[in-house]
Amino acid sequence: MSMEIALVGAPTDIGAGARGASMGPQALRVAGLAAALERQGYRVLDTGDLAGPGNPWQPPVHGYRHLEQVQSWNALVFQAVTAQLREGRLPLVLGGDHSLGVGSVGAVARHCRRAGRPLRVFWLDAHTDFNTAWLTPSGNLHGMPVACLCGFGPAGLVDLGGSEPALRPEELRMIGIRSVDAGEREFVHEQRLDVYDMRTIDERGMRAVMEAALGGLPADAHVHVSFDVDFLDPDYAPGVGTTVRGGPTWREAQLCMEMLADTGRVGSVDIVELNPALDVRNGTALVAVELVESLFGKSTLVRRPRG
Ligand code: B3U
Ligand code: MN
Ligand code: MN
Repeated sequence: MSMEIALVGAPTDIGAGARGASMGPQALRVAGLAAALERQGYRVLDTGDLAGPGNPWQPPVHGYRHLEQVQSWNALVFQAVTAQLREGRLPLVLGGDHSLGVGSVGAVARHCRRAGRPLRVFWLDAHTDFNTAWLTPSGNLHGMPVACLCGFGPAGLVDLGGSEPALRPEELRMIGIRSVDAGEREFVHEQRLDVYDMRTIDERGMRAVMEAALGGLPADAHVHVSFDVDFLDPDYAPGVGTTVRGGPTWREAQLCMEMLADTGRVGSVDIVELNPALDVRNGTALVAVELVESLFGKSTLVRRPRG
């Protein structure tokens, strides 16, 4: 794990159905994200905020809302994440809505391919984000990044950084899922996504689920964690645009993060969909910071070698 973390702010709600995720990066900073990571011995470089287009708040066109602006933001995120990976830093993207996952995971995937490194992406989310223009009930692109990464979506997103799809379904693990649209569900099965939904977590427990999701992780793998804050139960994290009840508790989410940290292979992270306009006293941002501390190895008793 790199000892130097680069914060990349992407203040936009361009792919979301509610305004406010554009304030996510600042709320995470105010919640003390950088200081928390520094306390754990990391060097933290805050690269500031990317400057993409504003939100024109228009209805969908041909199944996509704000496609052009989503493309612009993702091109910026793709460049910024690629630049940090090349510098040997661990990119931590502060969203912003989850449409930014196309640029972030896309950059990581292309970087791993070039280096010949296996990749595993953990998509922590209430939603599978596997819609297409034909399947989407909303046109909101934050419901489509996984489909785009797997090659199903519009030009300018699916071909960001290369003509081959950025991701193969077998490189993905989805945890915490509890809201999938009807057409999207068929497509999830058709593409054989590895989904650990809330029923599975309830029946087997977070520990067994994470053991299964981490099974067969190659020794030299790069682990990317795309953390949609709506993964969490809204009792703990009300500050998101699309709350879905029945999510992981604070403790289940902590265990999930700790088990990811134990791999020692986390190489890039997104924190997305935090919406301070819907939050209470920045509490959701504070919970997100506590979880990121665990993701980066904070532990009550375990001593972890770093570097
Ligand atoms: N599946 C719905 C809702 C949704 C997906 N991701 C989020 N919301 N955050 C849609 O609009 O695609
Ligand atoms: Mn999402
Ligand atoms: Mn979600």
